[in-house]
Amino acid sequence: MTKRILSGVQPSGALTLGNYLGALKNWQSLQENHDCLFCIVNLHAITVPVEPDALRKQTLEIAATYLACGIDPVQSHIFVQSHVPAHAELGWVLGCKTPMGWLNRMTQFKDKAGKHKEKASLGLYGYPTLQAADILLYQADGVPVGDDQKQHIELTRDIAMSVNSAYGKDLFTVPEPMIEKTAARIMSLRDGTKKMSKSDPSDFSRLNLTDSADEIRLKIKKAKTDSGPLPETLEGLKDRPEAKNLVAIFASLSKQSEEDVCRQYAGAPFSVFKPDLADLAVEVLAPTGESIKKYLKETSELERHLKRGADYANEIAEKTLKDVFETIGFLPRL
Ligand code: AQP
Repeated sequence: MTKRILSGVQPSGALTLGNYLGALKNWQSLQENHDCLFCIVNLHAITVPVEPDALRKQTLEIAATYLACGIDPVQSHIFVQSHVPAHAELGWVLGCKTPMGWLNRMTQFKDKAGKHKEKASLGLYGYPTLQAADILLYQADGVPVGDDQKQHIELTRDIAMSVNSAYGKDLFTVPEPMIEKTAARIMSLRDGTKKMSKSDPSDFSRLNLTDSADEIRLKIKKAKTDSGPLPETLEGLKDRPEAKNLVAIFASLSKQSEEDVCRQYAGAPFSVFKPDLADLAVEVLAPTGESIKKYLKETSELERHLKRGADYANEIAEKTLKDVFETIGFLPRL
């Protein structure tokens, strides 16, 4: 039987190189032999403050980005999370089945809430249970994500197993995380210990898929490094987070191993490595940026794909939700 895959991105800004290398780059090849659902998770995007106009614009931008990154909207299904009401409904049920102790361990909440935990929304705290609903609704076998989401997928597995066991029934497929080894976590260009994020206040911390060639070159030129040359082996990148990150980006963009990149640039200063990295990034990202602009000019076409995707998603999601409601004791809808 064809395995099903579910993944998504928040419309919280233009997608970054981190989102691309950690997640989207892999989606394109997976769609060849999987039943793929790719969601634009706008319910998750409102867990932090966002302007309504920006949210609308970013939602369409993500849809255009999916297509520009090679997602075939006929072979795969792209849809907006709020167009499938079952996400919020199952999200509530799973929130009631998840102990707070499990949620308290989630590092993303700690990172995002920072020092102002009391001001963070309940939605941000419950984000992982909604994410579990996103996945479990579709009985997904696999979830292709970056390394930063590994903890949330493990929680999803724990929730699925505990609900299945509580009701003595395989209500949910227990999904597997699918995390690429190279570039599983791309770090900020300003701080090699911090993840590259679309919501980072500094635009110089990231490469956006919509950046122009000039912007890409400037950001790589200004990327933080140390004063040493590139080492011969990976061992030499230990305790050099910024250098390690740039090597990982080069490796992933050029489809080589990090070892090969070190061998190629052994002893070279960053003044030699950075321009080559910039050329490579422009070669890969600039056409994607152009393609996003082109798709954004055809809004009705994008909406047509989103409607088709939502129709398909609703059909599967409603079936799971009905089964869950019956099992937990809700009366059938009259
Ligand atoms: N830096 C990263 N390296 C590798 N993969 C990454 N992903 C995100 N950042 C990196 C992967 O991208 C997918 C979509 O992520 P998301 O939008 O749902 O949320 P996120 O993980 O919180 O990503 P951001 O960019 O950091 O968004 P904001 O700033 O809004 O929180 C996921 O598969 C993720 O693993």
